[in-house]
Amino acid sequence: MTSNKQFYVTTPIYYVNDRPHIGHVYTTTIADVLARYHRLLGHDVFFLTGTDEHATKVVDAAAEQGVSPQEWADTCAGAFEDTFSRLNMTNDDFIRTSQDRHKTKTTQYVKALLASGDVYLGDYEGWYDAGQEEYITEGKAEEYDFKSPFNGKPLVRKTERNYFFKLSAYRQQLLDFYNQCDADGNPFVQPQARKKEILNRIAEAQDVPISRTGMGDWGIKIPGDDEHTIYVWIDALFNYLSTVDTDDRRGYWQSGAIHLIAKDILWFHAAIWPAVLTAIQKCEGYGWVNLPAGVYSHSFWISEGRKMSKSLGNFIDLEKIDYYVETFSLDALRYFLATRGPMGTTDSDFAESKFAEVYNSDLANTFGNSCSRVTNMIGKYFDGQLPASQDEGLPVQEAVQAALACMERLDISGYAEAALGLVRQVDSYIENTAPFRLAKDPKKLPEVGTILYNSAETLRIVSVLLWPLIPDACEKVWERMGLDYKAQMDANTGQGQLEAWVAWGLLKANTAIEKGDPLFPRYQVKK
Ligand code: ME8
Repeated sequence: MTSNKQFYVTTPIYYVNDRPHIGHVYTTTIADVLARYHRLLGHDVFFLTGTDEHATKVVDAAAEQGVSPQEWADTCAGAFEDTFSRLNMTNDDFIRTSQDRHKTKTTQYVKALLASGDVYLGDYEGWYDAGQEEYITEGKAEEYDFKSPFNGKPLVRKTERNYFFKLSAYRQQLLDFYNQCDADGNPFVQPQARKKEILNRIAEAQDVPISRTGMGDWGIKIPGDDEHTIYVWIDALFNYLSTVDTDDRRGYWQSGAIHLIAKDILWFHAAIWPAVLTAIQKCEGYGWVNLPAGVYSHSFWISEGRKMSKSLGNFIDLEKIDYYVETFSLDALRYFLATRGPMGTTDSDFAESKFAEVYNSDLANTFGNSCSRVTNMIGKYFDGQLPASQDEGLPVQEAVQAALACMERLDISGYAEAALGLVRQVDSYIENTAPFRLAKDPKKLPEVGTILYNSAETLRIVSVLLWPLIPDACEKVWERMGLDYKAQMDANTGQGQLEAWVAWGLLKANTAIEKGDPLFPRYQVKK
């Protein structure tokens, strides 16, 4: 056990009815950036992703393939695990809802809720969106003209004998909870623009069905009733708790989970989940269960200007993802996703021309170029030995603090922009002081040394800041500057010392600085 601050970040668990695509890779990349950032800060991080396997669409997909749901789930979950590992995601675990560890815990949670009366047996009739596996309120159904807002298919009128969760009993507690989070300055849902809709819906929330029949052996049974299976959404939400509900992991839960999701599944995370947790908390043995620290619901990637769809042929699937990694590098993909992604309330367009432009402007022409320029001059004028600085250095701390403040509010683009601002500061410092001109006069070499030391030192600080986004390139910079940050992190369960490492003056004069190949070779846009 460590006494360091704990940090728990999750992605949605993905349905195994399909292969991973850019949307799944996006949310997992954002989570990875956050996880790496917090480890760099020295926090004890738990980063969770996984797969959601008990949906009826998984049963259907399996039937289509002529295999059992478990076989189908194994294949697809394998594809997700494999993809995330190839993309160097640093998740600490990968939960599959068909695993016994999840099923056992989830059964216990539902049992506790049955005992407390928060889950009860009743009848339900309503409009059902089969694609989303979700009931829609009368008002919403009317608003959507009785068609699914997601796939346009007609909503189905359905009556079911079901187990219900007493959501209506938690309206006031949820609203109070939202107010308390706001008062504490930690809004529960981000971006805030989505909050109002959720609050309106909470104010009218009815009890929700949490079971279904006809799933056969696939899924988790309602304890004591073999006919009913726990509804896939309740089953899925519990993954966040079940995975860390062990003696050595409960601290992560208690540190306040950060759930990263997209806007399509906000209701479940922003209302049902905290209500279920509030109910669980009162049950015997679950007094330790607190509510998550926050839910961040981003928007969608569209592709080449249109909604991604297989029929339009603009789907960013695994083959396309591999193409970007091979053509531009994994760092480039991470950087583009993390800085140009739909973190706010508008969708982002994944277009190759934009990708190439961002790659060239931010990575090749800014960070990469500045590193080459400075190390080249150190090679040329100082034989690759880092000169000493004769002054106090550059004022970088303001930008560093601005970057850190951005990341605290999950503004990853702002964070990257603050770091790149430092690179631009180095570029204009070099333009203004013109060391390449001064170097012609041997008497001015100490001055040139000062400029190059200050520039290299700033780039070192930038490489620490950018590591969560572009780890491969930053680790190369560290190697070339003789820095053992990676080794220090590896030796210390992944934890770094961000705040110490961004202090000015850590590079030692006379260190050998290796030039190396360009970090990000410029990309020639094809005509
Ligand atoms: O909803 N742009 O799983 P899912 C950005 N199993 N992100 C996207 C995206 C896009 N175009 N498409 C998908 C489920 N995503 C449930 C979740 S959680 C307890 C259960 C990402 O496979 C985004 O994170 O449909 C979205 O929330 C998630 O994939 C949905 O994945």
